[in-house]
Amino acid sequence: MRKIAGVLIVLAFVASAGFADENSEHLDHLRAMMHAMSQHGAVLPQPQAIQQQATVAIEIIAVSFDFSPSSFSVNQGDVVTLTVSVPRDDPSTVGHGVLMDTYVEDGMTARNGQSASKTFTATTPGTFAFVCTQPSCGGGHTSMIGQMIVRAVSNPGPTVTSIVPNTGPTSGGTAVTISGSNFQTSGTTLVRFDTTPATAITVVDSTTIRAVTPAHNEQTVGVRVTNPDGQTGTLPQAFTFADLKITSLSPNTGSTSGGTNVTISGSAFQSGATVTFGGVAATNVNVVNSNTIIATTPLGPATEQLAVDVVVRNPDGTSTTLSRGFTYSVPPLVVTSINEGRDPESRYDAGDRTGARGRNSGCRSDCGRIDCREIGRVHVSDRTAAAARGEALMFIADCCAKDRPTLKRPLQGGIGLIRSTC
Ligand SMILES: [Cu+2]
Repeated sequence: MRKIAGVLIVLAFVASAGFADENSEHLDHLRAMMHAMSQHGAVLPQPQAIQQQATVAIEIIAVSFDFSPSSFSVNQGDVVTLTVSVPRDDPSTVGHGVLMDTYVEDGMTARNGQSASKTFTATTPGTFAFVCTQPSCGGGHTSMIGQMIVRAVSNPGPTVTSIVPNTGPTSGGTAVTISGSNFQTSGTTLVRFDTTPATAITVVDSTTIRAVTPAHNEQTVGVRVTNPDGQTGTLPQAFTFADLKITSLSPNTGSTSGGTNVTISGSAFQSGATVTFGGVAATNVNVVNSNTIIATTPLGPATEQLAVDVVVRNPDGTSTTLSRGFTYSVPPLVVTSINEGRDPESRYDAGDRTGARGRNSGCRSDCGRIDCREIGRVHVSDRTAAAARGEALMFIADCCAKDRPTLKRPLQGGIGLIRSTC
């Protein structure tokens, strides 16, 4: 009140300076006076998209020579509709009005029996003086002043709780969703990875921000959100810049019949990644983390000792290949039957039970060179079918009737490796 009383003197001085009517020069003086009477920090611009905290309607009755109320309070962020009304029977012949520092700088005037209003958002906290716009409203005009108090609302700062995905290439360009709290939807929000600004920042709501990662060298960095009011929230070690690659497989060899559980080590693996061995999808793919995938090899090609490319493909479409990263080994051989009949047709059959139809017309002449590998090559289709059953077929070349095939390893449960020694 001391302040208002002090300014009353100034107002009386200005009024006595001889302003006869409302004009722009007069309004300039009123603005300067009201500014001098007000107390607030830097003026925050009216938000383009108003984040409405509350809607407040304030009606001021202006009579000769008083405002009622002459002082009122709103909260920062309130959307205020300020109305000034002049009773029909008021003695003023020019009505009254309100010019308020910062919020109603152009003033608004109501004639008798009328009202005028303006809506604004109470963005800037502080005390804002207002005055009647009509110095010719009468001899008591100088007492027509008041104040609006905008109570500062302390906005809680933002917090960042998660980012999905949490890894991306060093070239940037990864679209991420940042979750947290107290994100502000109006104004300019900044997102930084380490110290590098993200792009395409969209504050979806107070808990969700979408952004695109910048380029950054290989490193795990914090993600920082800066609200328009300058408050920040950081999730340390939140995002890993790493380029997708496979460094090793363990084991890196396994049965052609598939079913080998392989641990794939590397970087930038994303949840939902897929894995192929030689172009065939692995099964039981489990992305343990961005550096580890566990997967089960699929059925391999019939060709023995074949190294195949291993490919990891992330959901974002990026992929990496470890060339010849896995070698399908000779599967354990299953001897399903040995037919030593005299009939040449049946003599060369093996694995009847699994449908093998092995033939080796060149056996007799080539028997000295026949070994498992060659036999395996002869039986590509049958071996593939058998491998699907977890078996392998052996074509026994007993071309030298006197020299029976020799078991190089003892048969154990029917499994063994047979080589013709003829
Ligand atoms: Cu007045």
